[in-house]
Amino acid sequence: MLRGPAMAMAITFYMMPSFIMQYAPQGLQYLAVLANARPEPDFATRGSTPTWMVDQIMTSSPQRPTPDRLALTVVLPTYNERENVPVLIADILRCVRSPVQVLVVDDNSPDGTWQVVEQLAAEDARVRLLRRTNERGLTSAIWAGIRAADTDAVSWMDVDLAMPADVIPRLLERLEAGADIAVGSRYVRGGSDPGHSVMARAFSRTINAFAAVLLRAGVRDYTSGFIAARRSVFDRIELQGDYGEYCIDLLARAARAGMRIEEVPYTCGARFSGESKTGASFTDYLRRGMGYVVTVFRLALRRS
Ligand SMILES: Nc1nc2c(ncn2[C@@H]2O[C@H](COP(=O)(O)OP(=O)(O)OP(=O)(O)O)[C@@H](O)[C@H]2O)c(=O)[nH]1
Ligand SMILES: [Mg+2]
Repeated sequence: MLRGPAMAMAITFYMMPSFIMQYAPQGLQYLAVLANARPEPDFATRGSTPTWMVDQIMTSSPQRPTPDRLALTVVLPTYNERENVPVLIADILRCVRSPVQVLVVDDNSPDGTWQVVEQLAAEDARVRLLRRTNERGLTSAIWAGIRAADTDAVSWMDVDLAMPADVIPRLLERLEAGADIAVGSRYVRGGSDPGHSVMARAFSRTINAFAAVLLRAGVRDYTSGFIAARRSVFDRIELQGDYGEYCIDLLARAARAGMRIEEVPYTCGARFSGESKTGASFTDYLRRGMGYVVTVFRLALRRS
């Protein structure tokens, strides 16, 4: 039976290997810091740890290479979005930490959306307005915004507040990590679409299933409309189409051109204010849906 000091020595001896394993790396790191010690450390920091030591400890841990930060233009196509547009612009400017411009492309909305934006642009240099008085259409509005952008990345989204602005930084991250196009997606794991009616969701699901089978671009949400892309993508691909079918066309042709497309899940909410430009009735969806189906067929036939 061991007693007193002998017992303490035995315990210490037994514990030593695990103690060394646990603390040796930190101890070595600390010694490395001391070896590089500057004669007069700067103690003018909050708390008691000198800044030079904090820097050394932080930089001595393995660092992931920091990707280049891409400057971004968020193109916002608007037609009668007077109530929504100031809320979305504020959300974007709050959420996006990279250098950002917001470019609203308004087709002379009768509700005066452009006047609201004009006021915001006068107050904040990051906001710009492109008011079109002799042209109308979703695809041509986005395309006009892309052409007017002078940043290395562009993105666009609906201005109905169904697409949350805090997804934009995640889309941008995918571009910074090497993707050519990042898609806000309702149909990858983690995404959902509770903001639309059962009928709207059934139409969307059907068209996307159809596109998946015929186009095989490896995309789940071909009709997303919530996209970020490197601007260089548009040196090779021009948006074409009238309404949401431009998105199917863009993603299918980008995949065929060997571009890297990644999807980021998001939850699509309901329109906040104003009226849907797609409409809400069965015939509205059928009319829009036909354009999408024709696009899928055209792309499928052109490949073969
Ligand atoms: N500049 C411009 N913007 C448009 C035009 N048509 C629609 N938009 C905008 O395009 C975006 C999409 O329109 P929405 O009304 O959300 O329609 P949707 O997304 O197809 O349908 P929902 O599923 O109901 O949201 C919105 O920001 C509209 O203001 C147009 O002719 N010109
Ligand atoms: Mg919408």
